[in-house]
Amino acid sequence: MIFDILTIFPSFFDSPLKEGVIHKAIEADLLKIRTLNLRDYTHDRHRTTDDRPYGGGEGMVMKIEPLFKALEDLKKALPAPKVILMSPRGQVLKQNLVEDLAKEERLIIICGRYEGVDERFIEHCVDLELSIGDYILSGGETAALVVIEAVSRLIPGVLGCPASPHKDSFSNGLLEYPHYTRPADFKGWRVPDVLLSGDHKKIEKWRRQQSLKVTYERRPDLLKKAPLSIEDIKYLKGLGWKAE
Ligand code: 9D3
Repeated sequence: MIFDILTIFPSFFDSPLKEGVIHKAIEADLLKIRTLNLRDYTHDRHRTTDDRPYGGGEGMVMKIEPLFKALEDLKKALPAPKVILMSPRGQVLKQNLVEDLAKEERLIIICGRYEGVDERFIEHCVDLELSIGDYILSGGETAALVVIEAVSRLIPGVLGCPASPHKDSFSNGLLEYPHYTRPADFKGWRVPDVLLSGDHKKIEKWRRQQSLKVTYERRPDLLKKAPLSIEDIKYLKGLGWKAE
């Protein structure tokens, strides 16, 4: 899979892409990530990428010409890329969308800065506007890293063991049960007895119930979509859950 990142801060990506799973995937040629400096597609002396908004008002707007030139350049190579603009107005990224993006061969990710991007560029050149959530960042760079990390780990071979993405939280629609490791007693803070019992049936039931409980307490919205057994529903009703 190939990612091209268009940004006015290309060095922002240097260190994060040299660590962990992404670094290994790049080394193994499963992943290729290029960063392109938007300023390299300007032609004026000041390498201008922004300008004042028509109609007046606060802030600056990203100019269309450098963005368009950069895309024109990138689109000469095959396969045809999907063009993503990171933007607070975008569709909010969710795991099902991450799964769809992981099927693409090539993604171009454009990192917005300033107040926004000239709408004509979005209308004619962008396939997908993406937000990573309802909070305000200073630009699209950190958001682009989130997309790259989430998508990369779904590329076959990137995570050592192909079974592990599906054991993740969200694949069963619930939050995870709590985890513990040695020592069994730390300053009197004890690991739940059931986990030391060796009774695997009992442990499995306890973990399922812990998952249901933490999901009910923190993300009751997830329970509407999660596949639940009759036993799960009985347990949740005991906690006070009311389905619809
Ligand atoms: C006052 C209006 N603001 C919109 C909510 C302006 C504005 C805020 C932040 C314009 C650009 C930005 C920069 N943010 C991003 O480029 C961005 C972003 C974000 O702020 N939150 C979540 N996801 C994303 S993806 C790109």
